[in-house]
Amino acid sequence: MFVFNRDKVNKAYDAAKEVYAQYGVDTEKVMEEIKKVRISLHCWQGDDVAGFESSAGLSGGGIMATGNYPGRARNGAELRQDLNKALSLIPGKHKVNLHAIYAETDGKPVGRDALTIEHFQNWVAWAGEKGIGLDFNPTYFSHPQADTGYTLASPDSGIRKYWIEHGKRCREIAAKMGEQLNTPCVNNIWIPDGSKDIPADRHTKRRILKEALDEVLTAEFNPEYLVDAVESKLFGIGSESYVVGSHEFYMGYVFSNPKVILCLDAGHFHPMENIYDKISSILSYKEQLLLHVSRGVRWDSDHVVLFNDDTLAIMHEIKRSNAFGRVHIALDFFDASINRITAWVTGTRAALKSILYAMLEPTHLLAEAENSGNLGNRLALMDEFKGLPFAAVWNRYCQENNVPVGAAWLDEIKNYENTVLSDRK
Ligand code: RNT
Ligand code: ZN
Repeated sequence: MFVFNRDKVNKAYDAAKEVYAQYGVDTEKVMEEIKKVRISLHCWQGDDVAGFESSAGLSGGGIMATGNYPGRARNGAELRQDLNKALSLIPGKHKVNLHAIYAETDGKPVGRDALTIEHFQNWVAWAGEKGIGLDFNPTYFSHPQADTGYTLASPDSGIRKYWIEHGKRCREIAAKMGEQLNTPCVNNIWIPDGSKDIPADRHTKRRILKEALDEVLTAEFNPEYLVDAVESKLFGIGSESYVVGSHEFYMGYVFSNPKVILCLDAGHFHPMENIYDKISSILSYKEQLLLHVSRGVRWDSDHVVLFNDDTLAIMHEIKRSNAFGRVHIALDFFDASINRITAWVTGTRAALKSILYAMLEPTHLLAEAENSGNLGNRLALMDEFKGLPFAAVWNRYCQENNVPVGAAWLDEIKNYENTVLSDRK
C-alpha cells in the first residue's frame, strides 16, 4: 500500500544533499555518524510491563498500562519474536532494555533476591546472535514486598534488606551481560517509593534511601561492562504528594558518588518543564548521562514518543553539546491500546528521526551568528533550517539500511498481525 520507488528516493536524496551542502553540511558524513547511535528499546512496551513472574501483570508502583489491544507477548519467545519484528523495521543496530521481571526461570518461582545471569541466558544468546547490546533494570514494583509503597526507602528493615539484595543481584547480572556481549550494560535503578498524601517526615526516608543505595552500589565492577544509573520522578499514581527519589535527591546522589550516573526521564517533571535544558548542566559535572525518552501527557509520563518539539529539543541539545558519545538514549513508554509493535517502531523511528534532524542542523552557522552578536540572524536561521529537506535524507537512510521507507513498514505490521498476533488468544 505504501511502497516507495527506489529511484525516486535516490533522486530526492541527491537534491537534498546539494541543499545541505550549501549550508556546509555533509549528509553522507551525518549518515555515518548516526549509525553509531544506539537506542535502547525497552522490552516492556511488548507486554504492558507484565513480565513473566505471574499472570497478574503490572501492579502498583505508580505506573499503569492502559488498553487491551490483542496480541500481547506472553513469554520470552513471543517477546523476542516481536522485538525481532520491531528491530527489522528500524534502521541501525540498537540495544534492548530488560527488567528483572523478564527472567526466564523454567516455570520455577525464583525470588528477586535470588536472580542470577542464568535466568537471562536466552536473552543474552539472542542479543549476541543479533549483535545488539542489552541494558537492565531491577524491578521494584509488582511484588508483595512492594505493597506498602516503599522498597529501598522502607523503614522496615526486612523489606529493605530484600530489595537491597535484589539491587545487588541485578548489578551482578548486568555486569555479566555487559561482559558476555562485550558492550556496557546500563543498569538503571528506579523505585516507586512515595506517599499519596502529605508525609509527616520526608527526611528520614531519604536518609534511609541514601544508605540503601550506598549498600547496593558498594561492589566494584568493570565500568566497561556496567554503568549504574538512578532515575528520579516527581509523582506517580498513589505517590502524588511525595516521591522519595526526587530529582534533587538523585542530583545530589550522583554528584556525591562519582560512579553513578543520572537518568532523566522526559515525563518525570512538571508538565511545563522540559529536560533539554538540564542536559548540559549535568554534562558539566558528569561524564555520562542516561535519558528515558518518553512523552508526558498531563498526568501520564509514558505516551509513545513522537517526532515533536520536545524530542527535537533533546536531540538538538545533545548535538549542540557534541555529546552523542556521552548520552545513553533509552526509550520508556507503554501503550496497550494500539498494536504494541507499532508503538515500539513509531517511538524508535521518531527518536532516530529527531537525532538525524539534529545532526543535519548547520549548527556552526547558528554558533557563528551568536558569536558575532547577530542574534537576529541566529533566530532567523533557526527558523529557516526547519524547512531543510530532512525527510529525503531519512528515506535514503532507511533505504540504505534495508528497512522500509516512509510508512511502508505499516504494511509489514498488518501482515504480522494477521499471521502471528492473531493466533495469540
Ligand atoms: C517509572 C519509570 C521507570 C519505568 C520502567 C518500567 O515511572 O519511568 O523507568 O517506566 O522502569
Ligand atoms: Zn523511566
